[in-house]
Amino acid sequence: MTDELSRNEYIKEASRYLRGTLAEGLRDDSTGAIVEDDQQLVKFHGMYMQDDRDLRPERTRKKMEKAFSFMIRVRMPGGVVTPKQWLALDHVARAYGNETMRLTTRQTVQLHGIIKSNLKAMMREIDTVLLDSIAACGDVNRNVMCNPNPGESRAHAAAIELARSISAHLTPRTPAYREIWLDGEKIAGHDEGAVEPIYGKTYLPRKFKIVVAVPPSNDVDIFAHDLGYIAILDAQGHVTGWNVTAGGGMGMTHGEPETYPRTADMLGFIADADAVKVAEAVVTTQRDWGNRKNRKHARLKYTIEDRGLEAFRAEVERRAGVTFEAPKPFKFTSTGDRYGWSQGDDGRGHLTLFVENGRIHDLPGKAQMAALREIANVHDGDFRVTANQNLIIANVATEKQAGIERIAREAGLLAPWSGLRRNAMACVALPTCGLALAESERYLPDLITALDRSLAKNGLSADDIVIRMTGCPNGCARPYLAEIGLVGKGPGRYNLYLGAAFDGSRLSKLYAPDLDHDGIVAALDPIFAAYATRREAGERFGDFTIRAGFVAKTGNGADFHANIGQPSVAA
Ligand code: SRM
Ligand code: SF4
Repeated sequence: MTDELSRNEYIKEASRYLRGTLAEGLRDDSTGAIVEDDQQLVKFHGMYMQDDRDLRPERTRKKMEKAFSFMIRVRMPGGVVTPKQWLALDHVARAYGNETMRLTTRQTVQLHGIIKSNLKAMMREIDTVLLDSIAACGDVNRNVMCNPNPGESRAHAAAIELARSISAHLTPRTPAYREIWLDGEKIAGHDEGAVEPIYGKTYLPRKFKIVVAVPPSNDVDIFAHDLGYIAILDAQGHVTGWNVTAGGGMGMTHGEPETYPRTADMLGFIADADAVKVAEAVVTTQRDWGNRKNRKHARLKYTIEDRGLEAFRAEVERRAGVTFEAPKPFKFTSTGDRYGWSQGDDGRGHLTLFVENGRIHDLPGKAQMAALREIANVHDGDFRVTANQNLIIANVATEKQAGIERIAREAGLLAPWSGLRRNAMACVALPTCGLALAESERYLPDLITALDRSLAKNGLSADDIVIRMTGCPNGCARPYLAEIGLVGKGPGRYNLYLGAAFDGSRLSKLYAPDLDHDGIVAALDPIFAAYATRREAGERFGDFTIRAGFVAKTGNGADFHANIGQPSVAA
């Protein structure tokens, strides 16, 4: 490995707190692109420069510039927005974007297809409803997730409050965002140390992700994140404090076993009053200890592997002035969403809708953008994006429930019968993601239709089995925590992973590499048949694939690549 810092470190250092030449680049109308260094910096502002990969071959043939546009990811802690904010997002998606909204696996909304000349108008419009996109991407703390927990309003209130406090505390302070996008006042000659008291001028070595969960639901997949808070409740459902986890992450690279997904470790229990302090201490420890030379080894999961959990915990305790107590007991039961209506402690209703792979669009007979607009126009509660790319219409008064349900039903937004489809997620992949090796969002629905035939044959149609697909090994739909994980290898080809736990606590293992559509169906068909006949009472599919010897059990990441092709010890 080289001793040189990674290129991104120099870009950040020279950027004057994320300004770079973005303002000038926006004014350059000779191209739809921005220069390479600014493409890195613009991520910190919540945007990615992309091009439509479907159009690449034709445009290359015609010697045209690629079809450049931008994806904007909104920052919305806990996935919560008001109906007014929803309407603004819907409007900018139709006015400036590709007329779709994309709910993400981290409870945000992405808008794709915004051309450079429309960026500022779009950013101004979301600013008017008090939304922004700062730090939705980049080497900083990203959108803070929080269990949307429709059933337990009291615990949810504490969880969302923590998510918002951490988000506010760790949001970059640079004035660059307002200067560039909102024509804010240019602030020059500032005291450098005061601009970013937490991050400094080179920010973090890599992206950083925080999540808050309220058991028994692990719908936020807490073990996949750099830092996690698990609510510990008293008998009345009040939060007494938090078990803190650290060092989770999904990304890896095919053929590079030194990269791997990892489930987070337990640091211990802390009081509610210490939660934000601990977040800052974990972030600054990663800021100072994280690897700034090799971006493939820069996430907190590798810092903890390299330094050891005990040393890391001690450093966080020192910086925060807090001592972790032994973790309190808790139990997660699932990672999925609870579809349909649930009743809050306060008597208001919450309706969880099914949005296939998070994409909201108007299709013939399925006018989902229009339906959600209609709901937003009458709704006085809130909208909550779930970590499973779904949407909750939350806090609905009794008299409005039937009307809202009717609109959702007519737009095909109620949960389907298929247990597999109800528990499915796919990342965006083609045509917008520059890193995709294979289709994902556009292909998984058809694969599920094929797999549903096999499940029906075995009487398993209604069984909740978690399936997730990504177009490359970066893990954006957390495929290594799915009971069936499919990870793009090349066009039309996927690695098949099995054996993750239904509650999100255990990673999967590679079962078969490089399968095409027929290969995936053929590989899973006998496993479904075996599950139907040999499972024990209540046994989950992921657990069964280990007990029946299809795959060995994976521990905590470092052994993710071990024992591939070996039957489970337990078999
Ligand atoms: Fe992701 C990069 C989409 C959640 C791990 N992710 C990307 C980019 C921006 C591609 C790029 O860098 O050019 C994708 C944009 C696609 C597009 O056209 O929209 C992208 N990631 C997504 C989303 C939209 C997937 C989705 O279908 O919902 C999710 C947006 C989350 C959000 O709202 O903030 C998304 N990405 C995740 C998750 C899941 C999570 O955090 O719970 C992961 C795995 C967890 C983790 O971080 O370890 C994830 N994305 C990555 C990685 C690999 C990081 C690593 O440590 O190796 C990359 C590539 C990178 O960073 O180099 C990546
Ligand atoms: Fe793109 Fe890969 Fe993430 Fe899918 S997993 S959105 S293909 S980076």
